[in-house]
Amino acid sequence: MMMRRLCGRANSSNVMKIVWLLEELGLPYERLDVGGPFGNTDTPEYLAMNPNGKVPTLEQDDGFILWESNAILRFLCAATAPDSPMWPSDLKARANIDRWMDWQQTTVDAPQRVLLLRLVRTPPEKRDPKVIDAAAAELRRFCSILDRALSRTPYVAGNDFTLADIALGVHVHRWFAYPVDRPDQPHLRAWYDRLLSRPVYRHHVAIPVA
Ligand SMILES: N[C@@H](CCC(=O)N[C@@H](CS)C(=O)NCC(=O)O)C(=O)O
Repeated sequence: MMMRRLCGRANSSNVMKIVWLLEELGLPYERLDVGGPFGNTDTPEYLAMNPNGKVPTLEQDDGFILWESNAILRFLCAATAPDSPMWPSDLKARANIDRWMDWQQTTVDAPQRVLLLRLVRTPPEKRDPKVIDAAAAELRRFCSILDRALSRTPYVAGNDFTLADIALGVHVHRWFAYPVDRPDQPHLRAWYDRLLSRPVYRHHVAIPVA
């Protein structure tokens, strides 16, 4: 029988989210290197699974296929760990988690991508300081929103580790790795340290940013 398969290179933040959850839940899977230098996102077979030609794509052992990393997180949690506090059935608790996950996709992702592509992956002589400074300023503001939330509770959406920590936790490692000015945000830092105490995070997410 086919094993649950995750398509996507290991250094993609959106792929990391899925690996992180699969490992936390102890679910069996195989991961295929797709995207970035590995390519193969523009083949007819891949586009039939994921018309965006992006990673990650999840293929379940029953043939069910899903793209969009946060949708994959929710599906895996609901399908395999419905009682988990990571995405609880209580509607308000769930909506609170969903809100932070949507914020990650719609708001935090864009400036963090600018820093990755225009700072980390661009040689110094080709960097545009205006673009980099604007993205860093946006991220500083988003980090201060997180820092305030984390001054009240140990995890993003409350007292429990949830999917909101996974969606945003892949970014906080990069934030502390980028060569940009960072204000003192002790609650954000303490949360990052809390994530670093999880072996799965250290092994799969807190890897060199390149
Ligand atoms: N919103 C999508 C974004 C997917 C996305 O943009 N993935 C990036 C990697 S993080 C990608 O596929 N880049 C092209 C590539 O790796 O070839 C999701 O969360 O799954």
